[in-house]
Amino acid sequence: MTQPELHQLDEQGYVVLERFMPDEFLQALRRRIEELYQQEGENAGSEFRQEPHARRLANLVDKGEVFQQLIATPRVLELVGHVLGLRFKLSSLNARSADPHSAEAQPLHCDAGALPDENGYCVCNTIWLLDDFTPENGSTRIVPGTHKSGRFPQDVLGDPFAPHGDEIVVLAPAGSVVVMNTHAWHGGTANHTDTPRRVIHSFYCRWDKPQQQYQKRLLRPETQAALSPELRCLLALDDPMNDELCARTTSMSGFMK
Ligand SMILES: O=C(O)CCC(=O)C(=O)O
Repeated sequence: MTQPELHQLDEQGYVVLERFMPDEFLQALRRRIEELYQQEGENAGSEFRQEPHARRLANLVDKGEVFQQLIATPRVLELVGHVLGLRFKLSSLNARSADPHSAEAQPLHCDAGALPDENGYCVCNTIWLLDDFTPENGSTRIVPGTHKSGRFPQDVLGDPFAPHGDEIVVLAPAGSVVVMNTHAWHGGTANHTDTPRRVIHSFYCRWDKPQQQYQKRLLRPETQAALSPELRCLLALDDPMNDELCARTTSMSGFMK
């Protein structure tokens, strides 16, 4: 981690690791994601949620070793740990592909309907770009600094769907990774091009918060049996407190508050 990266993450709420993924890894992710969209068809994303104007996939840890490698990438985990502190876990691993000519942007939101609490920040997302992010193709917008506001956009803004005067749209080539403190207000924008804009969201939360997708219930026994101790730990598979938290949370799919 460099000082400028940490400063950017602290102050603006996000940092872009440009051209972070080796080309072979990027190609492997693209191949597997497209296979899964084909295989899952209309059910794609149903373990978590489906979204008009975007294709989604959920529970990706169960669907390929390449994804298990992704969630445990050391440099990215270091930045996530900078936001969340020493103890955190994977909350969910999903893909999202903004449809071509999808005129509708997402509203500005904070992930998992979460505000920072007395222990600090509790959510951090990482966006793995499978396609270039351009001004036209549905890149993610973010309002820098709003992770410090302690407010939800829907409580402050007249229209969270509308462009925000202070927002920036992340522009970066395929293969980049955005690490984002997702208490910061953000959302996908409209894709005005002829091709989908694909990403993977590897989403982490602080250890004392419930996972957005309860990995212990979602992962097949054979997947769980093959995981390394490090991955079991990152997925909180052996943590009784996680079981209790997840059992208590009936809906773990909080998109907005
Ligand atoms: O895919 C994106 O650009 C952002 C998506 C997002 O923020 C979400 O689905 O919660």
